[in-house]
Amino acid sequence: MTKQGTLGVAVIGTGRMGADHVRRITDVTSGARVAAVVDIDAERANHLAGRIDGCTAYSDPAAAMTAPEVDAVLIASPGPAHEAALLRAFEHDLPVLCEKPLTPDATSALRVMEAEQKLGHRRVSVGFMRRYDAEYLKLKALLDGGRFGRTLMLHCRHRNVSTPPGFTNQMTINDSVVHEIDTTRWLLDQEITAVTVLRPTPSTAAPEALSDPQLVLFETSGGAVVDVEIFVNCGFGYQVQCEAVGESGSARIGDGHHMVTNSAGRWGGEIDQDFVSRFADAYDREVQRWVDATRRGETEGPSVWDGYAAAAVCEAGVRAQTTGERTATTLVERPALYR
Ligand code: ISE
Repeated sequence: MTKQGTLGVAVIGTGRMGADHVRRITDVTSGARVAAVVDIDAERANHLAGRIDGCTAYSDPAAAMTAPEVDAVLIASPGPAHEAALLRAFEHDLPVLCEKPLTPDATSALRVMEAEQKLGHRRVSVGFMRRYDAEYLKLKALLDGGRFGRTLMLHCRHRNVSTPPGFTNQMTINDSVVHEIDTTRWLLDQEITAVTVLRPTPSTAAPEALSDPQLVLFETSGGAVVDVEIFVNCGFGYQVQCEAVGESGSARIGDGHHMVTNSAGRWGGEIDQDFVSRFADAYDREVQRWVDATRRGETEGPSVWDGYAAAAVCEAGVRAQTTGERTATTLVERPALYR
């Protein structure tokens, strides 16, 4: 860290999310600067680094992590590259903010969890950004306050305008529903014990071989039931909604009524078109909270356990999707470090 305590961050992966985090740390976040950018595409990394004072471009994450000006790491590379970067960061005991998914499957997530336990302290926050969204935070506070009694059900809707080429059925679970897996565990403070996936006749707008929409059901350790409509080619907008039904009241977030216009005998508003704009504030809050905690020498936010549990539920979800059967999840015992 500089004398002023500014955190030097290495951003690994400069694709859409990585580049957005570089912009955020440079223009929005206080107490941090981008000291290094890493990408296997050296031209892209050089181009980005050239626009930031004191920032060096690397093509190897390991090299960036040994640079003296690097105090912490933000991993935004594709999921399959996360494990190697995390293990390398542990070797240098560097704090990490790791974009979701922690790793693409439960077995590799377990390896990361074992390595962090060997370190003896938490070093990783997983970037499940919805936990930093103002509306989700309000809902969490309401449910924790117990005003509506026990939460019986969650009704969730997760809609994307369209999918990039190559988006598969498995990705609807691993990339998209993984957010509802995390928010369910977090909002209810319970584990997900079983997953069922129903696949209605696909929309005519669904790309070849993609089941779209799907209805995903979770059962939880406390006896709640959660339904998730996942519709990734809805065509009209990006919508993430959640209604919690308690014993004596319900609460809904995500209606997205930013501004309502009235004109020519009609009222209306705008629908966000993607997660970068819908969750911009959440990403800002997530990165600021990570920087603040790191500068205090602390680690907070979603843990490696949360990343592992999400990966394990995703595996059950993909199995349920393929077999059409209700599929129970299996989790290892929660290690003491994450209790
Ligand atoms: C994407 O990877 C995300 O994380 C978005 O939040 C989600 O809405 C989208 O479906 C995913 O593909």
